[in-house]
Amino acid sequence: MAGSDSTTDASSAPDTVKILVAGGFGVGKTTMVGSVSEIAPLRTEEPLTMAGLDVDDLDGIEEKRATTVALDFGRITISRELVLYLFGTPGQQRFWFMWNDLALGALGAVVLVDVRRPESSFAAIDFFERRDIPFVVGVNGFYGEHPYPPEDIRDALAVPEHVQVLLCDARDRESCRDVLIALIDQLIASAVQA
Ligand SMILES: Nc1nc2c(ncn2[C@@H]2O[C@H](COP(=O)(O)OP(=O)(O)O)[C@@H](O)[C@H]2O)c(=O)[nH]1
Ligand SMILES: [Mg+2]
Repeated sequence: MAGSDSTTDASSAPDTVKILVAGGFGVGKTTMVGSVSEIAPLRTEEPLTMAGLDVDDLDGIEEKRATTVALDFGRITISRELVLYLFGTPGQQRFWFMWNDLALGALGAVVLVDVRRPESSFAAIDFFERRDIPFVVGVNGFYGEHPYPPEDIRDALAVPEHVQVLLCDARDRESCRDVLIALIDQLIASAVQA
């Protein structure tokens, strides 16, 4: 077969799974992908601030100077059998046209929520629900604090019972890894049920 070679043992190659990290503007998506990724995360933030200065209209983007124009990309090895490729989605409304393409082939998603303004992630939750893409909700505490229990956030976001709501810290590798593992567990459980 073209492209194959004798040193590649297909049976030992890990499965690779595409996972999206979504949520509103500034909830911590880029931070999360950066925290867990084993490879230097590919980011598209600089082009907007540097080369894009002339062409990009920065009006309407409040406070944040750097923003994710297209996506964040990272990789995390969960086990010898499983490698996740993470795609952080752009949170701003004007980049939403990319979401359908980004979602192609994705097995699941993490919807990150900023605990101080959960409504900014409503649209992301709605997006995955409409398309039947399994997701978990990661509640980013921001100041390392979690003032509300997960059930309160579930109620506030009207997230159904079968979707896990997990408290996390986007800056912390272990914490983000736990959220991803919860998502994988949820995917496996629903695959077994089907
Ligand atoms: N204190 C704190 N800051 C955070 C946390 N997560 C993200 N940030 C900061 O909040 C800003 C927005 O985060 P970013 O990951 O770019 O959000 P994105 O728009 O969802 O990709 C950045 O300045 C981050 O450094 C967090 O958990 N705690
Ligand atoms: Mg970002």
